[in-house]
Amino acid sequence: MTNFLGLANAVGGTDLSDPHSPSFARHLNQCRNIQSQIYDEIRLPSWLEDLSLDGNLVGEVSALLDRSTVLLKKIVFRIDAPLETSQLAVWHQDYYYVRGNVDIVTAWIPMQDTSYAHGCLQVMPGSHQLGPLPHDVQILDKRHMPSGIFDRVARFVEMKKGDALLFHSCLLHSSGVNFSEVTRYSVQARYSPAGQPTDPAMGGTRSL
Ligand SMILES: O=C(O)CCC(=O)C(=O)O
Repeated sequence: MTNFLGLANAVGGTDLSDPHSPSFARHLNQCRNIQSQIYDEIRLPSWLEDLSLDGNLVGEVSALLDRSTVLLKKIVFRIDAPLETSQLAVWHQDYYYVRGNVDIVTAWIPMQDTSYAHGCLQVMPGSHQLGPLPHDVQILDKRHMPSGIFDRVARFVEMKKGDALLFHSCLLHSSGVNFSEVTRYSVQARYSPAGQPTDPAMGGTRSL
């Protein structure tokens, strides 16, 4: 978060000190152009890769996949300001966007405690067993989701800073709206069994 704060202050010409404060969230909401500039630049330093290569995390992912594993180089850092819905990820399977192979695992990593009020992730347990689904409904302009999924049980996954949620590329999940006064920051790192196809849009792979 130190990297992020430095970048936000440099881009916005501010001297703010706490990226988790309501005043910082209001600043981000008022200056949307700062968010888009940060999105581009935050990917450049290696901290996202360093975080994704954390020994405990890699150990858990490798145990889950139970074979040699690689990291997809495109690692996403999300900035979800209070009540902002422009980047809301409606119910989807990552496979629809990430492609490559279905065994890819996503690690969803919050940068702060993330409760229902902060818009914690929602999941439909067991839905990965459905395999890839057509995302045949278009809502919120350009977002896609599968039809016929809403008779399933959905769970809200409240998390603590330091947790990571690992899930299969076919697990149905959704963003929650951030109803709190502070920004919700999160990282999404993705891992694939080595030797399996991955989509070039995910930036290639690196070994663990
Ligand atoms: O962080 C979020 O709100 C949703 C992220 C997500 O669904 C994803 O990365 O696939």
